[in-house]
Amino acid sequence: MCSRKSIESSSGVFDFHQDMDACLAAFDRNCDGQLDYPEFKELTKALFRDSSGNSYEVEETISQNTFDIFDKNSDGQIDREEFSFCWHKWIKTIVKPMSALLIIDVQNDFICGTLDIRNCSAKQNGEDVIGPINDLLETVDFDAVFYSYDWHPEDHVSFIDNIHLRKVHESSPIKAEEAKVFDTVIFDGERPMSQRLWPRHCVQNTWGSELYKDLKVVKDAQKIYKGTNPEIDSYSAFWDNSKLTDTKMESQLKRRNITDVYVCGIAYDVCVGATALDAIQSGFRTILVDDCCRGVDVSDIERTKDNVVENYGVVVSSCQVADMVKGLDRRPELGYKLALNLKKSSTS
Ligand code: VGL
Ligand code: ZN
Repeated sequence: MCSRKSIESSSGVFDFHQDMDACLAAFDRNCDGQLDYPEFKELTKALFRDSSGNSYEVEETISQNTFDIFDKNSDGQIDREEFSFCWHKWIKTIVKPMSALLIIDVQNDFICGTLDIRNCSAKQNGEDVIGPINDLLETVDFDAVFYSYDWHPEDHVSFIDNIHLRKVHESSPIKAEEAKVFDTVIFDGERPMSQRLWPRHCVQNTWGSELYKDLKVVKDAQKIYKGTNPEIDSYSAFWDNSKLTDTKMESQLKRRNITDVYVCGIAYDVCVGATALDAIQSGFRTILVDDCCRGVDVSDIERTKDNVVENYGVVVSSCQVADMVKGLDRRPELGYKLALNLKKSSTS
């Protein structure tokens, strides 16, 4: 049964498009029908590599934790049944992910309208995302593409000129009379609610809320509208800021069997970041496409990236996306995140 075909002899490259038993046999050096830890490590070396075939470094504790997740009976071996789970739920997704591009709030008001981010502290230009996002749409074969719209009613809680429509809570460090744009106040209500104040922007069915004219809109795209409740802001394209109502993004992604979510758009440190973190929370392998994002504040942008990386998401440049979508560039962080998700869902 055991082919004894060492992976070195095939120049370190195992073709994961073969079947499960071929994979098990290829890494089962001692031919006992199961994988011990050193054998599993060889498998992960072949699995996690870039499109040139170079293996990514994987920390020892991460390798060990991953092995332990698949060695369900903790006998130090991944037997054939355990390997079957590992193959179908983990390796297959890593080798053949289902990928969606989420294009967040690429709307007139953020690029050249009332909340033009060129006027914010980072002094970035939202128009700079158009070229790289259009390139992605033209060159990468995503399984789904979503466009989100910040889509506010006239009386929205985030508009500074609406501040007198609601009561500011006594605990608010900034009082209604002194509040300026970009300040954060606490509004009164059933539960006091922190709210950053923005210029009036992205009002439903106005020019400001239209997608920027040069952004390519692919056919079969899904559109997600958020921030429609006058009382609750919604930075993430998954949930409002109080996590009371979801936009149906998660169910639409899951219906399409999406495993990997690429997030880009405006503003990096506000709606893009919130969307990426919710994507991670919802169990998607999450990738921020750095050069396809522009934001409000430089240190908030750095914090956003750090936060994604700390949660086993990755930050990449748009030129790396095509190979990742094709399953040729396979990141260990995303693999580890998937293993952790599998562990969570099998113990809950
Ligand atoms: C956004 C501020 C207010 C965004 C939306 O799309 O990032 N920023 N509303
Ligand atoms: Zn908004």
